[in-house]
Amino acid sequence: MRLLYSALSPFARKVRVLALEKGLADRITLEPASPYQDEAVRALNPLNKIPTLVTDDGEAVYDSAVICDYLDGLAQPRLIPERQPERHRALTLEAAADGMGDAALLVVRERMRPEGEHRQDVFDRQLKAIAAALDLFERAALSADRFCIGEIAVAAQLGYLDARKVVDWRQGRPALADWFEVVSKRGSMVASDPSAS
Ligand SMILES: N[C@@H](CCC(=O)N[C@@H](CS)C(=O)NCC(=O)O)C(=O)O
Repeated sequence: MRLLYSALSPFARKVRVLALEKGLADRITLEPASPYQDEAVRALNPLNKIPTLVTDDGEAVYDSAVICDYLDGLAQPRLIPERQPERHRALTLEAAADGMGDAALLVVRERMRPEGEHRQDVFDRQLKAIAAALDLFERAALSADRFCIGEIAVAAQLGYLDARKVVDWRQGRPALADWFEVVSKRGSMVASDPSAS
């Protein structure tokens, strides 16, 4: 399999962490892609977004949630619960983390606009979504003993907030900060740390 990715993409990191946790990383060749700079991914994914996975049969799979679902079916342990209510709870946690990542990307892109052209309404709306998602994760009292799809997604997105200095998210969220410190030491998180590449 081939994974079109960038080291900084939190969505690609989620896929990589899941693959590492499942022992599938050796079966995936990582191929750097720059979706904001070129059109190389569009032949595989009409949205020209990463991550995009190409299976051994040459089929393109996206977005990151679908890639994780595909990979989860290839090997044990299952990191996406199969039974309800664990399943919808885990996928909702993943959706909240991914949505926070979408908001963080918009903030980062907005900051790249020339000084004086920043749209305050974009910052206000997206920073509100990021703060509310972080508060949800704080209240969720995440356990470091469990590292399934929801937790993986949260960890990948917190890493992105740090890498891009999006917000000072640890302030007022001690449980989340402690949890992240512990899970950041997992081999899968260390191996996919954007600051290490
Ligand atoms: N919902 C998508 C989001 C992926 C995404 O936004 N990727 C960014 C990089 S982190 C991208 O490729 N952006 C290119 C663009 O928006 O044109 C997923 O979960 O895979």
